[in-house]
Amino acid sequence: MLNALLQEDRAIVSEIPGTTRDTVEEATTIGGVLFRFIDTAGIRRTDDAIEKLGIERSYRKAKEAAIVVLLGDASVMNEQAFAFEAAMLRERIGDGLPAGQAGPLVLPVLNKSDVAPTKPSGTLSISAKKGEGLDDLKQRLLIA
Ligand SMILES: Nc1nc2c(ncn2[C@@H]2O[C@H](COP(=O)(O)OP(=O)(O)OP(=O)(O)O)[C@@H](O)[C@H]2O)c(=O)[nH]1
Ligand SMILES: [Mg+2]
Repeated sequence: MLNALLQEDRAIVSEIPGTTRDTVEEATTIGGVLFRFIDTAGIRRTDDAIEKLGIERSYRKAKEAAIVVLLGDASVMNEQAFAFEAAMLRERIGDGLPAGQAGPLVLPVLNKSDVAPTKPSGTLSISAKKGEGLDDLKQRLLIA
């Protein structure tokens, strides 16, 4: 998604889960507004010590962010289960904030619409590969 938004081959993409460990930061302008995107390690269970450090960084950066785009894989993920994951993430990164203070906006986005069996009904849907849905995503980021 980062690469698609930047229209640049910036972050390493591979079929091997756990590819991103260090964060990859890049700024770009959307509709005249400057956004600083930070791509982080995907959140999953792993025994790899270095990947675990990357995932800790994901949570740290998420807590500091204005908007957290939670990317899911629509080819394997059910929309309701994904909404639940987004709620869990909201709870986790909002944990420990002073009462009344809202955490970052967590925006669930289902990727790989090009190979998804069904179209999500209430979740933003993109294909980073084909460039589909990116305009809707940009609009959503702008009003956030
Ligand atoms: N069909 C399809 N494949 C995609 C799309 N976006 C990414 N992929 C593929 O999904 C795999 C994982 O992509 P990455 O961008 O490395 O995924 P990631 O979420 O950054 O994964 P980690 O860095 O390992 O956490 C690669 O094989 C990509 O080519 C998409 O929109 N459609
Ligand atoms: Mg990655």
